[in-house]
Amino acid sequence: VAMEQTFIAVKPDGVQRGLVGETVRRFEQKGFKLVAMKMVQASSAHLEEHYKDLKEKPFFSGLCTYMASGPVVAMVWEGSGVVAMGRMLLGETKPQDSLPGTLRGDFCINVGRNIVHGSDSVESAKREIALWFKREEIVTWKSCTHDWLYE
Ligand code: YYY
Ligand code: MG
Repeated sequence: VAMEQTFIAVKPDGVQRGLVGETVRRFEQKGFKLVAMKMVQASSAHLEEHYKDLKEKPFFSGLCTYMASGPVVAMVWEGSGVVAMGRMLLGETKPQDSLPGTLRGDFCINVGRNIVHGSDSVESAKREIALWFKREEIVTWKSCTHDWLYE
């Protein structure tokens, strides 16, 4: 099976609201493998780089201020199709468009406080993982569930 990795982060509101465990639980129970995780107080410069594709948007500066307003929990999850399925676990960008059963559908209301981040493509996942993690922070390991998740 072709494996992918995605960058997932619990945003400052998700951390403050006690949603780290819930986020981890949903990715774990789906069958994805956690290969890196750390708590980070990100700098504005780091967040501006993370969101650089959005720098012309009217919400860019507020987004970076919000993301720097407290620690985030940054993670790398691995699995077949994890980039697209990770986005499904998160829900839509706007919580009002997110179905119950998704993290954003279940736990938030406002687009500017949407609790979690997830890479939107394999390419952006590679860029974001390299931005947030050093190579040695990504752990290679075999999960005992692997052979029961994949044929
Ligand atoms: O990838 P995703 O987080 O779902 O949405 P993006 O379009 O990449 O925007 C990043 C981030 O910006 C979003 O999670 C909330 C915020 N944002 C906003 O505050 N207002 C918007 N109209 C759109 C996005
Ligand atoms: Mg995005």
